[in-house]
Amino acid sequence: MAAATTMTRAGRRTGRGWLVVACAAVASTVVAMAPSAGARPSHPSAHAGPATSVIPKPVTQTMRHGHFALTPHSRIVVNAGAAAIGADLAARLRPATGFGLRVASGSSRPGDIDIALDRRAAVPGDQFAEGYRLDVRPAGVTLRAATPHGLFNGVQTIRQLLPAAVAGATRRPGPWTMPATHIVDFPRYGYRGFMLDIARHFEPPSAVKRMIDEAAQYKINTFHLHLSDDQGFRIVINGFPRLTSVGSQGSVGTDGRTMDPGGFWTQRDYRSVVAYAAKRFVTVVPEVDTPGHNNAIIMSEYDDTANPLLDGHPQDINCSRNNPPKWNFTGDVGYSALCPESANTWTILTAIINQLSHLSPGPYYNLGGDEVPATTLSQDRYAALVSREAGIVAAGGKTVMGWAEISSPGTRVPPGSIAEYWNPASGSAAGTETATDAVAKGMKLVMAPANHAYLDQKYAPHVPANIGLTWACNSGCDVDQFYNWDPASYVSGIADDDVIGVEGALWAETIRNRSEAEYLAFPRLPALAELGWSPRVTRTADSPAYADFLGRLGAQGARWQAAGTNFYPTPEVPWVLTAAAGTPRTSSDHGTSRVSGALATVFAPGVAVADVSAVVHWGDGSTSAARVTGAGPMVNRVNRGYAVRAAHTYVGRRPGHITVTITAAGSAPITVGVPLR
Ligand code: TNX
Repeated sequence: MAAATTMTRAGRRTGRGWLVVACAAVASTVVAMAPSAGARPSHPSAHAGPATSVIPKPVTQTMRHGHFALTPHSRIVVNAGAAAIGADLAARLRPATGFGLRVASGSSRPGDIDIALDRRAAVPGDQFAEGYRLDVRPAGVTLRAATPHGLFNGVQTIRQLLPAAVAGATRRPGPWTMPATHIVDFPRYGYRGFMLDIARHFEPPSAVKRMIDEAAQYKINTFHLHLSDDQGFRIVINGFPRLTSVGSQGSVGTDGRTMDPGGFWTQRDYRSVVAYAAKRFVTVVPEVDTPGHNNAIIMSEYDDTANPLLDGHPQDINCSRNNPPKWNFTGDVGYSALCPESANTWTILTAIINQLSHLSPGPYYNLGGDEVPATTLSQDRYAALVSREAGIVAAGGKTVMGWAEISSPGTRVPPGSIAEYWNPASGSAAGTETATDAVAKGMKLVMAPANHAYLDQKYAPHVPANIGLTWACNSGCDVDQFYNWDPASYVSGIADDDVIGVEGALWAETIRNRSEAEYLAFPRLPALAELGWSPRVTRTADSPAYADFLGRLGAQGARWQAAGTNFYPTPEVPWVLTAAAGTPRTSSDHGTSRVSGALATVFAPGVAVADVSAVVHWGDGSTSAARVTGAGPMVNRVNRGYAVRAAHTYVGRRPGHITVTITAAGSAPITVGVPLR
């Protein structure tokens, strides 16, 4: 590791110490493997390496002999408590398999997936009631859990045990097999979070839902929604129409980037996201950042003199460096603040807190609290504001959550409040006191140190191009950096039970669309998901745990390609070359028969189409080269699955199936069988 360098976020230092961040200049330890170098044959009976690629790694997993195969006759058999989960699984598996997968009650038959809520299935040691027991045998699959959330988690494991192509919308012949295995599983932490900033760059509910779905597959159970910042306020608050009519109309870069004009959600939109997340056992945590990061609120309400809820002089909310306030659509921080002495501040904040609390069934309300330099608001006034706001949050029935600065001197927050630690400082370095002070105040911690958990940071000095910040990762933060740390021992003096979990934070100053957001989130978010779920082990660049994780991560690329999820095909990961059979056309005419069209799809993350080739063994003694076509990789966009096409005419009877051998740069060849109808 290179010598530690000290960097500052946005190049400023303040009394509260948030900008003084020691950043270890961690070289992304590039594991000596070319992209796809660790690729394994796609057929489960012929593999070397990890038998299954489940992320997060289950607590216990035993491999058994043989496979289970889903067939057109398979049913999802459920008891009363599992009906919704079973229906959801069936809906997930129908598009790619084309099977009916009837959801039925009663007793299961061979070939079925049997899912039951069963109090007796509770897993010892499962403090958070999220555990499950999964049995995959050649004769059938049995999933049991004591809670619906446990069943949901087990279903995510089932999905990952099936071939990658099951994640796609294209109907394929399969075979849809799962290796026989026994899993007993439950999480290490109860809070496994993903944060998205829709303030710096707006995304509509549809895109956010999709990202929640992508995260939930890795058993992420908390979605922290950063709804407001200097550049935009993103949700309707009744009584304060200017918060959206004025406050939502920009984004970072709006001045020069007319492509990103901002936007907002209605409360109905928000409810629909909450409901969508709840179906995936994901709790939404709303955040309206205060007292800093507040220019959008101040710009909206400063001139709201006719609002009957305010006193006619709302200018007194403004404690920013600029008076009157002015828009700033750069990524600047630290210049804006709400005044704690203004009654109007409290009228506005109370409305926001109460309405968002009412709309959010989860236990938390996040009041922000980060990055207010003492030169903008003194520590006393910062503490006064946070303390009073914490009281309003608590009176509304929510647990207070905020960035770790809310533990700073003078604040009073209810014990059990949550501080999210984001400083990259570790050990007992300057800056870590926000974590130790929080614990001293009876708070719990969510760990999101920027150099291990900030999904907006670049992977490598110039990767991705054009997007991603570097302040916490001046030599890049690739998968190794996200995986190789321990939330419980990151800051000295913190115990494991002071920590309730981890979170990956996707700030959006540089992001323009969902594709770019996904490129930054994957494959790093699954690393954090595993830290949050799987048992504590030694995780370092040369640890067995990391090598094992990379192998499992390598298998996810094909799933993301099949699903159309963008990701960065980092060279740190041995991406697994995978092929899925297609459904070529067949026709017969006067004793000859012809096969043509798409024989298979190849998933080769990061490999250019020119570096993939395929040979077809037609089953009549002849072979021929196939055409491999498809898009990418492109800038900040992973390649798609490649289509393998060829045509052949048989004289006489054609065989029941053909085989295609695929070769990609850096991988051993793989073979896929393609049935002919
Ligand atoms: C710090 S960490 C911020 C955000 C920025 C982010 C960029 C924290 C609580 N505040 O306002 O978007 O860095 O990486």
